[in-house]
Amino acid sequence: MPEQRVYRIASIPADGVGKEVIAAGRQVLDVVAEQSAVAEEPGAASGPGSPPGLGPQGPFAFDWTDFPWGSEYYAEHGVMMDPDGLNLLRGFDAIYFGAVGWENVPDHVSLWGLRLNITQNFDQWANVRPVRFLPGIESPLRKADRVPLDWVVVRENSEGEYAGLGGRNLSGRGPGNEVAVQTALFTEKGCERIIRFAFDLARTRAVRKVSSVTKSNAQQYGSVLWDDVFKRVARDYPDVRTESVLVDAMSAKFVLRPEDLSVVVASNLFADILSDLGSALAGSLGLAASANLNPERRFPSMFEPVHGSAPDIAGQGISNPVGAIASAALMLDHLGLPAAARRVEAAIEAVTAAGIRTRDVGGTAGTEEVTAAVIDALKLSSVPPESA
Ligand code: GGG
Repeated sequence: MPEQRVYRIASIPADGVGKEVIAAGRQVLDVVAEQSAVAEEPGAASGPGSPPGLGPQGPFAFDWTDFPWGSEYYAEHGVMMDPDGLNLLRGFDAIYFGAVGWENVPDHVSLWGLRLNITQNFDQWANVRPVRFLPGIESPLRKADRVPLDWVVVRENSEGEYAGLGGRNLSGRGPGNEVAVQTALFTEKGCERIIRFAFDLARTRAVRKVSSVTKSNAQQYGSVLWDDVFKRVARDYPDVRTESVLVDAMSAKFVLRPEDLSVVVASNLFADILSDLGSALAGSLGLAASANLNPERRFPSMFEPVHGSAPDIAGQGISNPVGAIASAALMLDHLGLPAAARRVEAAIEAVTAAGIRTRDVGGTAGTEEVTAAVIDALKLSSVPPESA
């Protein structure tokens, strides 16, 4: 029996529904880990009801550490996370994050104090946000019923409009005359690494195409630098089709021609907005997964649902856990457990196809019911052989 690998995961549910959906995702991950310990005879046929196979992955487990950071922590300590928090997180294999934002803390303070503090200091420069259309989930796009739709938004996650550069100035101007400057930062290196990431990702997909999104007619410096880098990098990927689209046109394309999309790469703000649009078109923000990656693995990467803390429904047990569970699947991929990741994704699909859905996607089930259904589906599923 191969030795069990133990992955050390930092859990930061943070605010609102983040607490509910991270609890759900952790249950699912622990079941997948438990199943990995049940060996299947090599070559044994597996089918519904058969025990999950080991595959070349071998047995694994998760060692969870909870961090109580977020807006409640802020109320007690005046900061969103422990001042030594980055050092505390540094040694983990991954971070599983919920959502940030609550009414007791201004949004820019909570976001910069926790989520952006981690993504920026751990150089998690690639934010991968798949847009997946799940069976049994109604899309507001009528064509979703007849055309296969599946694309991924790659968000530059370290600079751009969220570089945090700027300031406010009132001195000498008097009340009513304050000015504020918010500078977007585009570096050639920052553009190149995210654009190359997008091309490399496109090469792993059925449709090898990258759509680059800027606003270079109006933003003649940063966007034009991005466009120039995109054209240069594209020459290294002659097998990948390309297009450059203005962000306003791309938002229309998401609605009108989404079947033309495979990988969409954009700056921090544009991709933040477009990925929310994509999630809504797939049926709900509650479904969308995301990975904040430090591809060099110098720091832990962070996995979180795209949605925020949803104060309007927090604490009612009705939040959609699918985005968090799908983010857990992205984490499994990152940890080198792709067969387990595919099993989690298949379990999600089995549950949505069976009509077990939360209210945001037209169902009546609660968070726990959907989570239990995903776990049941996992327990019933066979394990696809790992392509090592
Ligand atoms: N789980 C994602 C989350 O908490 N999002 C809150 C938010 O406002 N994020 C802004 C961003 O993604 O930059």
